[in-house]
Amino acid sequence: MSQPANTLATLPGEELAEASNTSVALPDELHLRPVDGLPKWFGRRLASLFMRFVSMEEQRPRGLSSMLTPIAGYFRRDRHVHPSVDADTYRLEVTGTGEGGTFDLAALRALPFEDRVCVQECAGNGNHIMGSAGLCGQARWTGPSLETVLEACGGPGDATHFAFHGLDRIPLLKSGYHYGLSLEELRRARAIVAVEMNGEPLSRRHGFPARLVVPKIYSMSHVKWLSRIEGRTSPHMGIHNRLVFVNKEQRDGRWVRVQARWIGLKSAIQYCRRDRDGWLLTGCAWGGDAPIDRIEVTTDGGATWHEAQVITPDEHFARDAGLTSDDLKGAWALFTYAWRPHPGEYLVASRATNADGEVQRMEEDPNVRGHFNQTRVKWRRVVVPG
Ligand SMILES: Nc1nc2c(c(=O)[nH]1)N[C@H]1C(S)=C(S)[C@@H](COP(=O)(O)O)O[C@H]1N2
Ligand SMILES: [Mo]
Repeated sequence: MSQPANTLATLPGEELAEASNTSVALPDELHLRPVDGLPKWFGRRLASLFMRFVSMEEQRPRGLSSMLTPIAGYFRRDRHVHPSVDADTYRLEVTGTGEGGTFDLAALRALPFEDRVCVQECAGNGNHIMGSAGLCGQARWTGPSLETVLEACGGPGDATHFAFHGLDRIPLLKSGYHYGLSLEELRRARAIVAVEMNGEPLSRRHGFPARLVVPKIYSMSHVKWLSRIEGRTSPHMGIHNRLVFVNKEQRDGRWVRVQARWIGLKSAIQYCRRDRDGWLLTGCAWGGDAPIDRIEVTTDGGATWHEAQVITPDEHFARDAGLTSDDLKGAWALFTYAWRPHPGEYLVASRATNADGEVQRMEEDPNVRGHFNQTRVKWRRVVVPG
């Protein structure tokens, strides 16, 4: 895939934003207003205050149009409780495997490390209530793979499922946060016990000293402040698995409860900034079973679609010997679209297609009900000044 060199060189946009300061009248960026959800009803400020109240902080849009989202301002979603873990007394306990085991931080850090670059996305990101799609980010996660940790504990043994427990005690619930996945899912996703984020030790708010990261699976499973890995011979059916992160799906005429899992095919225009004599729409595309192949952009409410320039994670990290293509399987692709509009109000959106020919949905799937895994095209309203 070939792009004009300037497009690649100027992401994520700091340089151009500064260069264009010479122009007097025009702003450096335009606000992309969601067309539904809290930001539409209450405005952006009140919406983000409300979200903070329920312990969500959205990612600023610029961090969603670069290959790695900076740690500062990286989105956050938890239950307000951020335990402060003492690195000296921290222990990770593994039970229900061949031999079981306990790791202090030094022992965990002594295991061979691997890297994953992947999207982290809250299962409810971009649903009808939130409207905006800021509960996501993309970082490089480093630490021993879950497979390595299990091997050091005699292999999975009889365990077919795992529950991951965090140190954040939640009032009224006996234990801390917990979430479970099957061994098959964890292997397919190439889960990792991350101790570093973008090359730095995990910060307290993102799970110091260790958290689970499961590429391609929604981030309710990315348990922070990880204290126990529990091997089981049956699925973990804790409250978050059973009741919290669930949708209803219609199967053979019956509505059944399903847990949030693999991230569906999505894209969104995230950021609009000045670009010489016009504007540059930038965003990302992720999810689905196959690599992102193309992204189209509409700036007229869907009447016409135009090819965007795509930068795949493989292209972006081509010279990074530390990352294999497999380590990038859960990473988003970036796109840019040079836009030369007249002043006015526009309805813009992006639509992704993957290598299997799957196209991002325009409407929600009528056989799915609930707040999770909403993959439909995300519309934004933007006013272009004169
Ligand atoms: N221990 C613990 N881990 C947790 C949570 C939590 O409340 N406690 N929230 C989960 C949810 S719902 C999401 S979306 C991600 C958010 O990760 P972040 O806060 O690092 O962005 O953490 C997950 N891991
Ligand atoms: Mo979440």
